[in-house]
Amino acid sequence: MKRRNFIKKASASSLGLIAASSLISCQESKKDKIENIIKSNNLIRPLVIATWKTDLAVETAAKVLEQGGSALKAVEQGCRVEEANEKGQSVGKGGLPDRDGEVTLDACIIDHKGNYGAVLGVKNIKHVISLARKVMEKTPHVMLVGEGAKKFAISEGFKQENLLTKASKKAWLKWKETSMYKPIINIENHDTIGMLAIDKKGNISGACTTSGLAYKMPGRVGDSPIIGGGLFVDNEIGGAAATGLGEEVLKTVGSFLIVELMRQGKTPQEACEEAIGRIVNKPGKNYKDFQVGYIAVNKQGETGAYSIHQWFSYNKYVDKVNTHIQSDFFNKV
Ligand code: SD4
Repeated sequence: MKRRNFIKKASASSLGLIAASSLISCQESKKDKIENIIKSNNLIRPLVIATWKTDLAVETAAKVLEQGGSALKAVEQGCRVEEANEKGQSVGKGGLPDRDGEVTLDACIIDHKGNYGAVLGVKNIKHVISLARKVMEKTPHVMLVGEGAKKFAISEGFKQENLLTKASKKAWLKWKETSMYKPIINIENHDTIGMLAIDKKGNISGACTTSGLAYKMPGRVGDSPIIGGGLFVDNEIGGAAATGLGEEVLKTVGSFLIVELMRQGKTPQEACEEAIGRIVNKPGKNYKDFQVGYIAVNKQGETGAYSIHQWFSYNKYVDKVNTHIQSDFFNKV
């Protein structure tokens, strides 16, 4: 080997060694950090937090955790409650349809190892959160959309059913009289559910499920099933979930942003406030027309919530108590 090549190779391999050893020590210190947090008495667990007034869903998730179940199982079981609740018109059965009268559902789930599964635009399958989990656990993919997702659901034994309830059909027919299409989201209440949980082992998982915007264009997908948009979890740092006008959440990669801000040292509350700030401070400031709300939790079990307008709320289960809480908000004028 020519000397110059030898020197190049030797220095490259020693550089590699240095890089590898510093990576190992960096990984070790990260591991120590997490273990220290988990061992610390300050760690709050189990814990559940979910968007909107979702008492029963949170209670269901909490029961799973109190019995020693995983955060993943808890968020799946919790979200299923809202998917089965026909009165909720933004999730699962009873969700308001698209402009053609079709109910299409979106969902995603993330576990503490950073695995993710999602389904988008699914018709006739109620428990899309469980379908998203199947995508995560049984396929080499992370997302399945439309017909493909439905086909996979059927192959996994999911029941097909009509998701358009009488009440939602009536609301859609009324809407059709004017067919006013403006993707404005009701500011006071929704029930898209984004849920984050910490189990007794200190692991964090998250889930999000929705029927999306009422009377949306067929094929429209919002933030809820998109990793980093409607939901993000990094088990070392914490998690975040979003609700409201998905287009605005996606444009700012809201949930990922919140987790990254917490990584940089912000509290969950500060991180949620900054993520809302990124939306309301955009040129044009059209935020008066729509709502976005975030919830977040960090590894220690501290939580935060913030929205653009008043009336965003969330449920939180901690110390064996499940409470419905009004979120702080930006637009106080
Ligand atoms: C979406 N973020 O599809 C959802 C809608 C929502 O409460 O959260 N509604 O844009």
